[in-house]
Amino acid sequence: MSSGLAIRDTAKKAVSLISKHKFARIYAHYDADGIAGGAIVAKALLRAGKDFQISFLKGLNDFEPENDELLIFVDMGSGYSEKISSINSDVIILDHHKPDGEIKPKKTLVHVNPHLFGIDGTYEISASGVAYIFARELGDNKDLASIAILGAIGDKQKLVGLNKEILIEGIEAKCLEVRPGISLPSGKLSKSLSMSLEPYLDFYGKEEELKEFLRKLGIEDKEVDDLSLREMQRLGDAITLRLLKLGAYEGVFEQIIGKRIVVKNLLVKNSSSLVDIINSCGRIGATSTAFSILLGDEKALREGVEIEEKFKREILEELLKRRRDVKEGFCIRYLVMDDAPSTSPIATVFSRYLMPDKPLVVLNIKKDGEVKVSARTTEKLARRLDLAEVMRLSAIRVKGVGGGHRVAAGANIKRENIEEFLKEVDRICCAMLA
Ligand SMILES: [Mn+2]
Repeated sequence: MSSGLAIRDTAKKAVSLISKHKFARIYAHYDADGIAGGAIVAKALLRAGKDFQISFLKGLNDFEPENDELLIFVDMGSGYSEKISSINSDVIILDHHKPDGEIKPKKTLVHVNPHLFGIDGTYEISASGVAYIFARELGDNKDLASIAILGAIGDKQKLVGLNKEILIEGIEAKCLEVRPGISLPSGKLSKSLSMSLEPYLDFYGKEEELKEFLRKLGIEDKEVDDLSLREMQRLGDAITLRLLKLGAYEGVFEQIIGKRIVVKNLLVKNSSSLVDIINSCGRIGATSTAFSILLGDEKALREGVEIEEKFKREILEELLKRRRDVKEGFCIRYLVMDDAPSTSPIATVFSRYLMPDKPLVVLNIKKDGEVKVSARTTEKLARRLDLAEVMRLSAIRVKGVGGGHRVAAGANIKRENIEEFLKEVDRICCAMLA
């Protein structure tokens, strides 16, 4: 790798800290990036002859650390400086979330995060990419590049900067391939188009519209992965038109149209499908299924495919139902839901495909009165606005916690504070966008 020397040096320090331990406890975030990063660290440790235990967490708010061991945090940790400072063990953080303050470690800390080295952690490297950089320093692990790229796709990143370097290493190691085409999940064309969340094409529940689309397209309803290059091009043009009509954010086009990424050494070769499966498993709490799939477990894959189908249907139903519940603030839109299956995919689809002109804040009131907040915006708006800061500051105001990335952030607050929280979010967004 040519760039990112400083981050690689820090990864080397993480490797020398590992050498002092026989066992590590890994805590990884429960989304595709976190699970991919966790799988990379686990595989690299296995190959290095280290024992480990891995758990997947939604965050560190209720985290009670175990002492006297080595703890490795993946896709988490940077935004919890106080929590990490309270840990009485050696700690490695492999993360790309914005650091929320200085960590004052009790023992040895190695903090590997692109933000600390002036590298863009929102688009140019994800936690699984950071985990990959660490794994490369630990041993001959170039074949894990495909898993690293899955995490980047899961976090809607771009394949530029360090991501691009990882992609190239993966191509050289023959575990990755970039083919011309469109990034769509596997399956019959009609099903793929109506079930896809990335891109979201708004065909779900609209059979007639979909039929008409396919008729005009003049391509028979065959497997997406078997389409010829010419068919892919025609489909690409039609999808572009469809997205323009929906009012989708222009940044999605370059991510969807033109290429598809094949992860050659994993159980599912279509990267778009595999990311969906991993994400769906993570969201419903089947994290060990997702993890096992990345480790090559066929039985886990069969479970994962079923989970994905069910989860996506739920989300697609929610998207249809909730569209009219989205409310207008001054500078934001918001949606309050009661115990919905998941907020983040809903927030992502609305903010990227259906209403990209304002930041969107989705609140999900859990049965215990806790509210999980997901805020999303486009890269274009994020040039002027930092949702990680918006969430952090607004949450503090109501004694909650918040943080994340410029384009995708979250918070946890209490039900009784929703109104005050939203007011604060709207106020700060207006101030940043002014
Ligand atoms: Mn991530």
